[in-house]
Amino acid sequence: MGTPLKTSFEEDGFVIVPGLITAEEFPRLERACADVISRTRKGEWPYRRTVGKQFPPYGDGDPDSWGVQHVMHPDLGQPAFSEWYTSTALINAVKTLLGCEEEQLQMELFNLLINPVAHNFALRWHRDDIPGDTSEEEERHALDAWKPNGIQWNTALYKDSCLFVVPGSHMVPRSPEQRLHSKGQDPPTNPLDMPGSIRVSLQPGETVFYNSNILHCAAYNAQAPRTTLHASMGNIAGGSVRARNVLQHGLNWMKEPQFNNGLDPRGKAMLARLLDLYNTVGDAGVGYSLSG
Ligand SMILES: O=C(O)CCC(=O)C(=O)O
Ligand SMILES: [Fe+2]
Repeated sequence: MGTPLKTSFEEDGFVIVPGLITAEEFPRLERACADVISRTRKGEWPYRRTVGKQFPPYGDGDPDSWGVQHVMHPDLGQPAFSEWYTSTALINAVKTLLGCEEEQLQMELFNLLINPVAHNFALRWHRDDIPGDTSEEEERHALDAWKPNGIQWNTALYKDSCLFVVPGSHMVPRSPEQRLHSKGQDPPTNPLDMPGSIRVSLQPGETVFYNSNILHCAAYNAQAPRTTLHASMGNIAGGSVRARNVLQHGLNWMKEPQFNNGLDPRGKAMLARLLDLYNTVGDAGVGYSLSG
């Protein structure tokens, strides 16, 4: 894998890569997903994304869920997730796209995106890190200030056509019409009404890596099974601010020895980089690092 992939990721804000799950890993991940999805749907796993809520806190209302959070959590007892997260094919793809060395990679989040079973649900058009009501000037400033210190991805175990993106939108403020389609709280009736939008369709085993600033939305159909691995990884160049953003929402379990003990040497090193950065600033950093 070389430069064309990175160029396309940088220019379009997303890129599709096949083949990051080996033939041995696939059935193990399938079994691990089936187990944690079933526990979540039965209401036995509290860390989940609930229908009706786009962003955290997700609350514990209706157990119908569109996501399972923290799949590497030791309480789920499914090592297949951390083993795949630290697998060579995946690490090599991330290194290529971030343009960094393995010694710079830090462990971040690993969740699952699943179909709700009782309700269709949709996310409105958004950028993950810039609110929809941001002024054009602030939006331009935030987009210009963004540094490629992290990457997120969706890897589909089964065919997945839930995600929509506007290619190239991670670098430019929204046009007045795009702004109209991404302002309110309501999901779109038809995502393709957004100017410039396309649907991202993944075949089993394909991964879409995307920039968190790309304009995107998603539509979930209760009748179409979805089991999609959803994770992020960072470059330590993102410093303690990025590390703290990862760890600020109920991720204390990542700091416990039990989690570290279950990781392979590569995983332990990636976790140590995250925790070292998190701890670097100490209390002195809290005032500014969490303000953004
Ligand atoms: O369901 C998806 O593919 C996208 C999810 C998403 O946009 C988000 O979690 O912010
Ligand atoms: Fe998003």
